[in-house]
Amino acid sequence: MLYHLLFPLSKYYSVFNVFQYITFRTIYALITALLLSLILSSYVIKRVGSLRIGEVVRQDGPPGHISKEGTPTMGGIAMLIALIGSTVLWVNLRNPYIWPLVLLTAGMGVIGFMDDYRKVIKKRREGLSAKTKLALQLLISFLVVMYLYLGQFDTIVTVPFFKDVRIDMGWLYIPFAVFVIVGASNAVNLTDGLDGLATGPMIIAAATYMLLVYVTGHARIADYLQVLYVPSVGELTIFAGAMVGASMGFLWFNTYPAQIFMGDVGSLSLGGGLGALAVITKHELLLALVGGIFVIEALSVIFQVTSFRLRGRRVLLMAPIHHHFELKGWAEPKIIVRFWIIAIILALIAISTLKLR
Ligand code: 57M
Repeated sequence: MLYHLLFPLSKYYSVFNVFQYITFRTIYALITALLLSLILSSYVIKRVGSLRIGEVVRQDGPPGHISKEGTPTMGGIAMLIALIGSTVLWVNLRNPYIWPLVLLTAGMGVIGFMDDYRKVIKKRREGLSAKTKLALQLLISFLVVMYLYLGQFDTIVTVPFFKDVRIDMGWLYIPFAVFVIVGASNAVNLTDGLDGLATGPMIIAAATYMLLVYVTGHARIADYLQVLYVPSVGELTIFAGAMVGASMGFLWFNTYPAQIFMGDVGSLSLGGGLGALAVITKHELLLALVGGIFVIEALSVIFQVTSFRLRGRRVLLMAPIHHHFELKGWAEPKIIVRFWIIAIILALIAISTLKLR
């Protein structure tokens, strides 16, 4: 919005020229989202606290979690408003990719909200059924991917570390992209089980995409690094920056000991947004590295459930894997910070693929 209002003034005052630069707008989108997220999160903490509608903790979980009962939740609403508000403020709203990305993120947020609403406000322990949740996620992702596909979207998938391997998936790209988006959304949701455990790697992943998206949308840099150039995509750097800011503002309160949880409204939307960002910017496979912690968490659940069903035995003391370390006696902050360290290393390896080809 500011872009449309202020950049035209550069004809009269050259200082407004700065609004054409993606880097400038990304930095201020990050700061705007950070401030909005800080203000809104503290409002949610007060409001939800006074309404006494906090988290309902499962009784069969690690014993340390019982004391978390009643923690204000659904803080994802604050993050989502900060992310979308700041994006709309700083981005060029005529960009063809911004609306599908924003609508997908908001749509996933609505699904998460429906689930949280049932659990937290209606006090129904089970929330939305897993099947309904998945069906709605698939539907939203399918609509967005179809919109891209029909708009002549490139169905080529590049493989990290191999610059010459470019696979044109044709129509198979549709289920593939839907899988990336829905997988990311659910993997972030599974990770969100310790204070700041999902928020930290979310900041790291969004910051990494900030760089990757900028490179992908910049014809000269993309050519120099031999990255697939996607015209118009550079503008999404601003969305990634707002994602970093919104998550940082939330982490201020979500860090151990958490004063607020994000709820499914936060985890499903941010995860879905990250997945869609990876798809639109043609860095789909790299997401497995950039969001490596989310992948590890999801795989730990898949292995545990498969092993339990097939062999009647557990691989881990409890899934997802962060519960395993809790039951082994690791202190919660130790697990969280160690997972963050792994997330940083994986993100750095992902960035190195820009050169390592
Ligand atoms: C939701 N939600 C947290 C909070 C957060 C298939 C199965 C493995 C799925 C998995 C599952 O349901 N995972 C997704 C995880 C919950 O957090 C709420 O949910 C939102 C995110 N969706 O924002 O609102 C609890 O996590 C803790 N928490 C924090 N700090 C935070 O910043 O401490 C969350 C955020 C909160 C709080 O305690 O209440 C959750 O864990 O429920 N299921 C499981 O994770 C269960 N695992 C399981 O059943 N494993 C089995 C295998 C065979 C399937 C096994 O290993 O035996 C465990 N979850 C819990 N207790 N809580 C089982 C025991």
